[in-house]
Amino acid sequence: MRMRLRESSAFLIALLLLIGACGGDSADMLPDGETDGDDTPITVTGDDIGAQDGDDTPVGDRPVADSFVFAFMSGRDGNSEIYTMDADGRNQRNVSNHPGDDSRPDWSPDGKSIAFMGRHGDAGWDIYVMDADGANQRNITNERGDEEDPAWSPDGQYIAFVPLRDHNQDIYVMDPDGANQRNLTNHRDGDAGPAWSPDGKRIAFYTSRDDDVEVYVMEADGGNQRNLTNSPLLDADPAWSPDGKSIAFVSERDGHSQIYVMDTDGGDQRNISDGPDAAHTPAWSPDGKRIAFATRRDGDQDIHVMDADGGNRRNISDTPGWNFAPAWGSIFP
Ligand SMILES: [Ca+2]
Ligand SMILES: [Ca+2]
Ligand SMILES: [Ca+2]
Ligand SMILES: [Ca+2]
Repeated sequence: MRMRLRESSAFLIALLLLIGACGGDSADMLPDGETDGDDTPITVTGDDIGAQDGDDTPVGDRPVADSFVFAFMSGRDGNSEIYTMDADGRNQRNVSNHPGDDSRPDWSPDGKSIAFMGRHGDAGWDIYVMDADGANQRNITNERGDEEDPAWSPDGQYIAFVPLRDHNQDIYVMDPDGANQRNLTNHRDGDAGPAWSPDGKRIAFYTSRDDDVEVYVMEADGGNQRNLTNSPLLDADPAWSPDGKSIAFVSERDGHSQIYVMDTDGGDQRNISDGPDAAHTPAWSPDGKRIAFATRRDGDQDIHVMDADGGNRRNISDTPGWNFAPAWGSIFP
């Protein structure tokens, strides 16, 4: 049976709601499940599928970060907020600070800005950009319907995101001010969770187009879309390693959500979280040595960090109330 992503991701959302319920938080902080059965494909013009100019600067020639910092979402204040904290968990602060829902942060490559999805008014979820301290918040989509899952390109020139339009989710890109939106996946089934390769030339995402949820990869212009995980049950939430050689993702093939790592061609898929509690939303440290994720391992949903081989796990956020969706940013000299 062909499955739309919003139906399959309802399982992810159900898990999230369970997490929220366990933390004593409101269920309506999280994206709505879309249950409309209309599979009408969207129509785009050729102009919508433009090629991107990549940043050809080799990764090794880019500035080296002084230190790392986290953004994540937290429900500790009674509505979901974007928090930041130092890499060791100190200095946790609410930076979105809005009574509406705020979720899924991603850092600009220069460490100066955070993109996130917010539901502040009557236009559903929108993509927002703010300074790293929460100042200067602006809604860059501001249109009816839901725009979700922002992901900044490594050269800072684009933000990938996922609008729900005509009952279909696709991976889009736009300029950081919201201009020049174009559809990259252009497929009738659900597509979400974009993650850029470090050279900006490819985008991994997850999709329901093969009857269950799989991690796919495509060129940054939408070309050559192909299945990497090719496994029964859900595979989702890809995150590219900074050396470009591996992709972390979540898989439910072992009965509950765990963090897996694979080669970028889908080879050598292995469970690295390998624990009794569900693990979600992997994110690599900018130096590639560690992976952060969200788990309820200590009885409360928190941001944990482990070495990239799964060793040396520790709870970083370690606060009451749930904490989720870590994004690792760089602080430059
Ligand atoms: Ca909020
Ligand atoms: Ca919207
Ligand atoms: Ca689609
Ligand atoms: Ca699968």
